[in-house]
Amino acid sequence: MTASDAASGVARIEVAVDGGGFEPYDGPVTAGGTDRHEVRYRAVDRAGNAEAARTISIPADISGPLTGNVAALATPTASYTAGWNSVLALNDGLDPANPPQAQLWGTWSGDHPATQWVRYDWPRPIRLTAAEIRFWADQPQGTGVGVAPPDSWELSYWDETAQEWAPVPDPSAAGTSTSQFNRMTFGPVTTSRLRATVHANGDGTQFSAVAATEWRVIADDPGTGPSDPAVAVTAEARCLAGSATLAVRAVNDHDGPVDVTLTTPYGTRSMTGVEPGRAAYQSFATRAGQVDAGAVTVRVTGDVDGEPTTRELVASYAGVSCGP
Ligand SMILES: [Ca+2]
Repeated sequence: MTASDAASGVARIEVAVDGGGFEPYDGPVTAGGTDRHEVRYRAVDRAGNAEAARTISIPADISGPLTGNVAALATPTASYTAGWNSVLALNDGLDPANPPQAQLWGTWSGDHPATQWVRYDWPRPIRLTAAEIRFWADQPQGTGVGVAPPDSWELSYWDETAQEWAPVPDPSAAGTSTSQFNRMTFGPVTTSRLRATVHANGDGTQFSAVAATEWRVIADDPGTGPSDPAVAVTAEARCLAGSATLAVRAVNDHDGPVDVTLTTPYGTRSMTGVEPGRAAYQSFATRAGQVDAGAVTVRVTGDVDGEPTTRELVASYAGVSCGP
């Protein structure tokens, strides 16, 4: 983790794991066991001001089925990121209309390369079917200065067998809009790495920089573990009267009753004896006006071939901002 501060400078970064006290951050944080963990982090400047803590959820086990946007489960990196921007903006789930520079990934610098790239790494290969990028610009195309909408972008995936990068198969055409997400579908690939190469726009002499507010990657993944007891999980952050809630639903697709535990950054709910075709549902109050992208874990137990069997599924959700 890194932080910057324009005034007095950053004194330190602090982290807190699973509700514990804040401690200085000086390297990788270890969280034991196989359960999911909540890690809060914040920067403190030399004047003693602490920023509002941000939370990242670490689903320790993502062996279950994954659907929807799985960007939040990835680690983002880039060919270059300006000091006032953040590569973490790519998958924080937030896509504000007028983002501050810290909520952008951007590449403005003294040199102006023709291409830049961003990359996601997941803890395991996931079956991916589409990606969406929303770009950002402060200059029009054709200027060769500032940050302009790029000419084009393309996707490569890490071929796990050949151990090399390869273009995604059958990519659809995709634009470079800064006012909406640009969606590119492709033939399904199961991979632990995806890379977007962005071709910068120029004036014939030099290239503008490129920037994006958010990069979503859509999965349709069956999971690596057993498929029973089958439960379909959805999670969605919503705004309710200016405050964010996180709605989680687990529909029992198994042939018998199941016990379900929904675990979120905003609380846990357990239900027993959920009948086939019925849903375990909970709307968790966040008591916040803004929620970063994250993931919920659903633990489900039911009889499979007469034996009690437990699975853990993960569903990601996009961030939401409920400001006035
Ligand atoms: Ca973002």
